[in-house]
Amino acid sequence: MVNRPVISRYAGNPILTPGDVPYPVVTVHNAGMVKHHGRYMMLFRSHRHNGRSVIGLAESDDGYRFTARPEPFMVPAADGIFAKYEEYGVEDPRICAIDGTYLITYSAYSRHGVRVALASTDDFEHVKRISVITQADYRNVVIFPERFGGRYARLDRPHSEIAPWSIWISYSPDLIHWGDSQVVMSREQYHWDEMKIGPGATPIRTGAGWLHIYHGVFQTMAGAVYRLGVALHDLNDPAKILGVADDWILQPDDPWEITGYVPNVVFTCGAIHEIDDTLKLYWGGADSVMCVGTANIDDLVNLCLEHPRAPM
Ligand code: BMA
Repeated sequence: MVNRPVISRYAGNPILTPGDVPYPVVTVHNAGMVKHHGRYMMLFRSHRHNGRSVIGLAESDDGYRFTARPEPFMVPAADGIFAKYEEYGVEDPRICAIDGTYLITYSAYSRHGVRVALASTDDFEHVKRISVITQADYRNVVIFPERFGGRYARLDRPHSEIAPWSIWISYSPDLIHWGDSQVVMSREQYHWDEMKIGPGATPIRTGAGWLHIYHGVFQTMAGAVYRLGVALHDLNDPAKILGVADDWILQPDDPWEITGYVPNVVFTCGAIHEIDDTLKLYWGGADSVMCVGTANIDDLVNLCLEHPRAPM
């Protein structure tokens, strides 16, 4: 068992705030992360003053001190199919490095609901929209950074009244057409994630399996609390879950996680696996600021295997 906090918060949190962004924004949160030529690239979400979101880019040499670019990286598309589905904003990007490119999945909001769209970049200068890859009422698509039997795999989170907020897997030969879907994780009653669960950071390959840090929500009399948990998926068959840690690994504790645009939220869209087998985990605090912490990969794996909850 791990006795110390499994995630060590960086003493300099929060690492990116609205005041660090050169254009007017109210929030900075829920950032996708990747290392590009040794530099930490952070694609973060910001609410503008009209309540709709855009995606910005901040860069860092050490993973802690970030500089935001002068202009947003992605704003709602102006024409075509993407304009129709991004009218209300683009949100919560995740980045997957695969086949020498970076795939970006993000929520596209419109009067037709929330869907997930796919874009790509090779250099973080130009971005190309590829396809809208879910129907409405889906969020949180994370693509695995490897193929399985030649097919891409993703985790996502559909939602409907009779199938509320659970984590599913599906596969694709070409990133556009997805199928073979099955549910892999569901909420647990009277548990910290009893209201909702959804994919978080892009899964990380470890010797023991794919580590997936996800979010879970508990409804209280004072509103919802967003926490983070961890699951381990089989390396060759990611539909198979080897263990889900029973306890959360992070909950809102710092003042900027407890109070903000949406109180009591820690929400991740990205983590970086360092060569010394530590993880830098990035999360949005209270939908307002970006934070970082570190963890040992082995501790997270052990939590899944040694202190799991009952299977779904
Ligand atoms: C979810 C999403 C996230 C957000 C969270 C807490 O439904 O909108 O982007 O961080 O709520 O407000």
